[in-house]
Amino acid sequence: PVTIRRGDYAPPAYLVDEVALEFRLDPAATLVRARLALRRNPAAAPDAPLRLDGEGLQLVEARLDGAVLPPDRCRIGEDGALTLLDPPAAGVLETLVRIAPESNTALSGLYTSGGNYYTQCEAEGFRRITFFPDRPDVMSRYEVTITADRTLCPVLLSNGNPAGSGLGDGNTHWARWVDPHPKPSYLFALVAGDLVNVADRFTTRSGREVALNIWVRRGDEDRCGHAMDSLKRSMAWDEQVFGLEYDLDVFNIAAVSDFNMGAMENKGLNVFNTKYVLASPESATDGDWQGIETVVAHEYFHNWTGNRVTCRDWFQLSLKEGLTVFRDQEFSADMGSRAVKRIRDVRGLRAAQFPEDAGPMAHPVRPDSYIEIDNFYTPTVYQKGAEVVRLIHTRIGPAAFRRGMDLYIARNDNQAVTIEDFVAAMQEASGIDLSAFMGWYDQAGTPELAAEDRYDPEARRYTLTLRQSTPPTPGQPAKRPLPIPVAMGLLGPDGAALPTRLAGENAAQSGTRTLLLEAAEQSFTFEDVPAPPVPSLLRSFSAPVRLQGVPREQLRFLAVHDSDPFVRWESGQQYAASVMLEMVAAAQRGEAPGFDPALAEAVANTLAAAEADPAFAAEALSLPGEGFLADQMAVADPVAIHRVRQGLRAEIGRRCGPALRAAYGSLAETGPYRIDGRSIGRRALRNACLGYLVAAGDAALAKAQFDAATNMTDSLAALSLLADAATPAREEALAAFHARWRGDALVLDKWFSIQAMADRPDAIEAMRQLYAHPDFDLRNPNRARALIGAFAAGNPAHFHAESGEGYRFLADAVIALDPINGSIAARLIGPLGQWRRQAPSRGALMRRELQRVLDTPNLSKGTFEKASKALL
Ligand code: HT7
Ligand code: ZN
Repeated sequence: PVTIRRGDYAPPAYLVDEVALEFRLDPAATLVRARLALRRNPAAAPDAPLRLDGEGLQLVEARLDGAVLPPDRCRIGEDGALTLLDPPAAGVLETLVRIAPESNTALSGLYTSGGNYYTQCEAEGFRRITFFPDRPDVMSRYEVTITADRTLCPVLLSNGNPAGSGLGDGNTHWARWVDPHPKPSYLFALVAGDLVNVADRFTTRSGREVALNIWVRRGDEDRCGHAMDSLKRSMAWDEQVFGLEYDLDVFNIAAVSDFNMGAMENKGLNVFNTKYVLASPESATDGDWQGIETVVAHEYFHNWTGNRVTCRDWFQLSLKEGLTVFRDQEFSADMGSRAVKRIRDVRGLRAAQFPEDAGPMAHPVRPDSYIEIDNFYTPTVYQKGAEVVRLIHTRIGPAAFRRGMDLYIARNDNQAVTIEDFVAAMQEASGIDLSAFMGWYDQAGTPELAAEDRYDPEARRYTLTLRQSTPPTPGQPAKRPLPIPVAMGLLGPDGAALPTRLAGENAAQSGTRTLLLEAAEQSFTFEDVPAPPVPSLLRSFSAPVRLQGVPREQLRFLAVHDSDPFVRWESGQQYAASVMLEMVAAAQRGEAPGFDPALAEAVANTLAAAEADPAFAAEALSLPGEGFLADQMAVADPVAIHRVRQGLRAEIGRRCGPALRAAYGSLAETGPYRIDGRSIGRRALRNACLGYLVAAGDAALAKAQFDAATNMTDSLAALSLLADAATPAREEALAAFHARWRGDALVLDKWFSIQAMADRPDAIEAMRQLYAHPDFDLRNPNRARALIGAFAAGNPAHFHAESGEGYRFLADAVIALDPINGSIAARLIGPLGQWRRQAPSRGALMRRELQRVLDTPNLSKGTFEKASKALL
């Protein structure tokens, strides 16, 4: 496989101004006629060849300016690309190709799902539809005509605005779509089939009437309300916050149950995984509800950050993804509780991105090279990318950031640009030198931050010294210091906030202030400090770093007193983590882990204050996750961590039983199901209480909740606790759930996931049985993720079973899946790459399975890249 390098970028040899596509849809033999108005790119070398990407296309004919091209003028290479020999400076190239969407199990290009047609072109799927310079810096205007059977495909959709329809030969009909905005090929979309729509309207602030449609399979119409509502709120928010208005007459969303990712932002025709569209109280959890809001917003926001202004090449992916994640995070924060949103986002970053940054696939937010670009749709590009945008936002402030966005869009509209263009706009709008921030884009690894302080009572002076360092990552052995904004405050001995005045400042400031750490080590001197203060650092998690070494006593103090809710939550988590890691060490020595009564005290205090903000209380009540704990150990011990965490939950459940039971009772829902923030928070808190009570032995409470539940959140919370319990209630509940939901694919995914994550002695055997279950389908990415992904990432104690059977199960599944869908196989193999974090005995077993995958003939290049880099 070929490695693509960022430094090798060269402009495209030819540009395509206009594209006319004609589809004649057939599951086994779809015909695609493409007419491309090509011209030599003045910015490219004058003798650069005319090469059009293609993959698996059967060429029927090719014409140049109307004349058939003889075989000696065009050649299809081994990689499937079409090269035109002796190309003209400009001309119209027409190709006719045949493809078989029903055989497309990779779900990239044009494929069928449930008899309907869908496309997925990002990153390089358009070349599986027609010959084209399939790279984001070739932007064209598209006219698309679709012809298909009227009965089988009454609905024919593409990008842009509708531009005519009519009857064709036989039982066919056709529809034409014109997209007035130039776009790269990865944003092309076609959807056709027997679909129904939920319709609504939105009037933009300048008065454009936009028709909104969500297209789903018959029977799913009544589960689209939340997605539609989220869309309208996103459209209004982007106008209010960024002044960005929608720019077409229609906005279509089509939902499909076979989809490789969450959703896709194709211009005017978003394609969504059904998981992020369909929701009813009975079938979707609160988490699903929030996921829909986030993903709908994210895809909508891409209309400006990604579509109108796109990426020059795939190394710039975070230009659109990091920025758009930042925008969707801000949207959700504005819709609900900003503090709880930030806590959840940081939890997500630590669970997925921190380990990636410390593992074999560690890469900068802007990678230097790749073999398969699909492997780089990562937490680093998305979540860390969003954190880097947030760093810039923090550094220059919201007003300058908004001016920077205006400048970025105005200057780069309808162009394919780079991360430098984004940073330059922010720099110009703010007047602040941001050049050092480029380091965040180009240096991999999570910086470690440590603080040391000194108080001089005579001078009433407090000195805070901050130090940073970043561990080496593959290909980047030496790291340089990065600019780290540290939002902070000082607390007096009574917990009250102290005003802060840095040496050289005239007046003290109250509230949070931001220090900028630019060097490896820097000291900040505060004057007029009346008593030794407690520093509160990294408020709102102002930088994606690991803050280390905060003394336990300070953590306890901050967890109670700090004004910043993130630091309060974080200090509680770090305190619990440090206690739990000690317990793990004791367990490893064969000693009974002791119990720190402060943990039970914290639970009692949280419950006592929970009424004010139940969602925050639920976050505060959750113990640090197993992955978070493993990430802090030099050598992870997933089995010991799991046992300690479960034991601690049981002990807290016993010690705090009465308070937990009282809270559980008082939080019971009385009225109808509601999805406002407070109701979601109350359910989360009640289910957190249930978790402790069941851990302490009250499985009957979970069964009672399961039997009585009228919404999926409560039903699933109870079922996931029962799935760990060796009681007949477990089988009864699982069977009842399956019987009730067997016809609903999204809920059945949950049934698989819950069992995949269950802690039971026969976990591997249970996995093998589920894999062989008639409802399991390896071809469906949601189902494959629900079982295989949930096990490998969500059941560390059994995935890392000492027998190595968990690893073998994963490798077997990856080997079976790779020829069907290499992109999903490559994603699923990830957890095996973390072998360096495990003890040598486990590491050897993991490596053996990676090698077995690597030895498989005809491996996809994505799986090859992941397995081979993991073994380096
Ligand atoms: N931009 C979209 C990425 C995406 C994708 C990438 C590779 C293979 C399949 C895919 N489906 C969607 C989604 C987003 O970030 O908005
Ligand atoms: Zn995106």
